[in-house]
Amino acid sequence: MKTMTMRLVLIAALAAFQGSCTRNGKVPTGIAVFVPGVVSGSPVYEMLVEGTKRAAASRESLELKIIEAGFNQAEWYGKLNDLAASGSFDLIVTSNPAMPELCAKVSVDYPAVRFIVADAYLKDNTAIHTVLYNQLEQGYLVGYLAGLLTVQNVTASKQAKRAGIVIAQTYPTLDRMILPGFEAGLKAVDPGISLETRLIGNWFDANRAAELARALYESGVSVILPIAGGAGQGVIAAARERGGSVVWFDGAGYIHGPDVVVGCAIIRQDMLVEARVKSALSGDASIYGRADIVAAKDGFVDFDFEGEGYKALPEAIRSKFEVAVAELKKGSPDFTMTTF
Ligand code: RBF
Repeated sequence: MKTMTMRLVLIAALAAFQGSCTRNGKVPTGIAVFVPGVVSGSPVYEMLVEGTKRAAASRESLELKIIEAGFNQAEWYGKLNDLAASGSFDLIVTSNPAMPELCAKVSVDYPAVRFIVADAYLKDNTAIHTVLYNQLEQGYLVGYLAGLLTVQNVTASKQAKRAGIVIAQTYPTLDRMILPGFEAGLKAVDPGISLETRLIGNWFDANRAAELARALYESGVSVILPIAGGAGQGVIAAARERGGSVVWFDGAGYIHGPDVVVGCAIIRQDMLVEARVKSALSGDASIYGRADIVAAKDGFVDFDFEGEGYKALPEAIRSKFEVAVAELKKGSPDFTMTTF
């Protein structure tokens, strides 16, 4: 009798737990991945597609479509709207800080569609779930390494201490997190290091990026961070020509060669997207309306120590850098964000 009661209590507890997980969310039957740009050459978008595919693979008879919306940002709203209007997709998964606003607009006319937007922040819209990476931390990681290398090279050449960043466009996440994080990293090494910022104007013009980077290397800058998607290839080409170094964002940079890419910060967008799409597929409606922020302490922002380019750096630089990474993971400096 006693075991019977315990069994019933267990069953009731399990049912309550499942109920609280699902919160009566509708299970999606069609998922569209809306890529605001082009997949190839942008690790954030490659991981967006990969993560969604992995989550979708766990379900049979689920329609999955990948749409590349291209680089003309003026066309994104129309293309997103068409996708919702098609009626084939009840979940749209996308990534970048400009997307929540467009999703919110589309949602007014198509209230049944749900959106998961990674690398973005929008709170309290019950159709939309966003997850923001703590980019102050990602910026700080590569900034610290760039700072160590800048100081080393300048000591050798007696030039002014300057590092470079070549950006595709300005946007709030860049201005309020990536740039300040990168600068904080540089200045944690040496407050005398200044930052040179150059603007390309789009996410695809590798030739323009190469021109800007070449001029920076020629002026004595030794390390550049590109925040430029596919256009970042131009910075790599310029570094190779001029014997400069590159630090990389969002992962997957070491493939460009140990002679140029010396350090690679990571966001685990594939894991994050897979987990959030799986939540949606389990019918968990509690994610919508929520704007999460993930950080180094959760493992979603990190550094890849395994690249050839990193391993080829002097031991003295690597050991100082690894202390700084360990400190950051312990919360020093403290870049905790609860809102954006
Ligand atoms: N990042 C890319 O890697 N490739 C892109 O094509 C790209 N396009 C973007 C377009 C807009 C309007 C915005 C706001 C950001 C874009 N990003 C792109 C940046 C991306 O969201 C992220 O901030 C950076 O990759 C740094 O993690």
